[in-house]
Amino acid sequence: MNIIDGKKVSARVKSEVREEAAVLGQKGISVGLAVVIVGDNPASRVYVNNKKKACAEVGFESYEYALPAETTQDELLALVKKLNDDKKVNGILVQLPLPKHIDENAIINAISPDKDVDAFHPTNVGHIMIGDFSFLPCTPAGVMELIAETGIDVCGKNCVVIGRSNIVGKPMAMLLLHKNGTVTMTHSRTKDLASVTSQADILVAAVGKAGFVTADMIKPGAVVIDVGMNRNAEGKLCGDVDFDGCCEKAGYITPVPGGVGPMTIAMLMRNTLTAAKIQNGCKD
Ligand code: L34
Repeated sequence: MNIIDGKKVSARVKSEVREEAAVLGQKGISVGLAVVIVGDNPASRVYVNNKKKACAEVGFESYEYALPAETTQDELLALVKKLNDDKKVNGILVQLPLPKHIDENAIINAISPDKDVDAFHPTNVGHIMIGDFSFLPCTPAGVMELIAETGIDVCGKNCVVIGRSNIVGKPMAMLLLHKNGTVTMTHSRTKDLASVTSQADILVAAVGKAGFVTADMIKPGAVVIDVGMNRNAEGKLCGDVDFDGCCEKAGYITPVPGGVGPMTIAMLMRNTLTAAKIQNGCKD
C-alpha cells in the first residue's frame, strides 16, 4: 500500500506556479484572483481561507468578497459583472454551495468564461467535452495529477467514478476518457455497485458519504482516490473511503485530509495563472 501525498504534489504544483508568476511579475504583470463567499458555511470558510493562503504563497493578489447570507441574487450578479470588468481580476471564483434563494447556474453563467477558473461555465464545460480547453475543473484536474504521481498510465485501465455531479463526477469521467481509460460512471441508481467498483483499476469516489467505499468494494492493488469531504459526528473531517479498511488492499490510496483537497487549491492557482497569461496575450 502506498499513500499518495496530496500535500507534497500540491506544493510542487504551487512552486511551479510561483516561478511562472514571478516571470510575469518581471514583465509588470500581476495575477489576481477574486474569491466570493456568501453566508457563513464553516467548511466554505476554511476552503476559502486556504485559497487565499495559496494566493499569497504563489505571489498572486487575492480579493475576497465576503457577503452576508441575505445577499440577493441580483446583488451577487452585480458583483460578478463588476469583477468581469475589473482588469486586476484575472480569475473569479464564487464558492459553492450558495444559499438556497440564489440560483447557482445563473451565477455561474454570468462569470466571463475567460475568468472562470473553476471551469464551471457551460462554454468551458463544452470545451472540456471536446478536449480543447484552457482550464480544467480544479478537483478532477487535481485527481489526474495524483493518479499521474503513481506512475500508472490510465490508458486502457478500468476506471470507475462513483458520483455524477457537474463539479466532480461528470468532468472526472471526461478527463479519464481523454487519457484513454475505459470509464464507468456509477451513482445512487447503479445496481450492484460493489460488483462494478471491484473491477476498477482506478476508483474515484465522489459520493459525499463518510466511509461509503469499503474494502469488499475494491480490487486488490487498485488506485483509490477519495474526493469526499465529510464531517463525522465528532466534526472530524473524513472521506468517502473507509481508509483504515481499504489501505492494505489498495495499491495506492489518497488520505483525507491531505489528498485531493490541497490539489483542488493547487489547480486553482494553475488555472488563475493560465487566465492571467491568456488575458495578457502571453500564453505559450
Ligand atoms: N466554486 N466551489 C467552487 N469551487 C471549488 O473548487 C469548490 N470546492 C469544493 C466546494 N465548493 C467549491 C472546493 O474548493 C470543495 N473544495 C475544497 C477546497 C479545499 C479543501 C477541500 C475542499 C481543502 O483545503 N481540504 C483540506 C482540509 C480542509 C479542512 O481542514 O477542512 C484537505 O487536506 O483535504
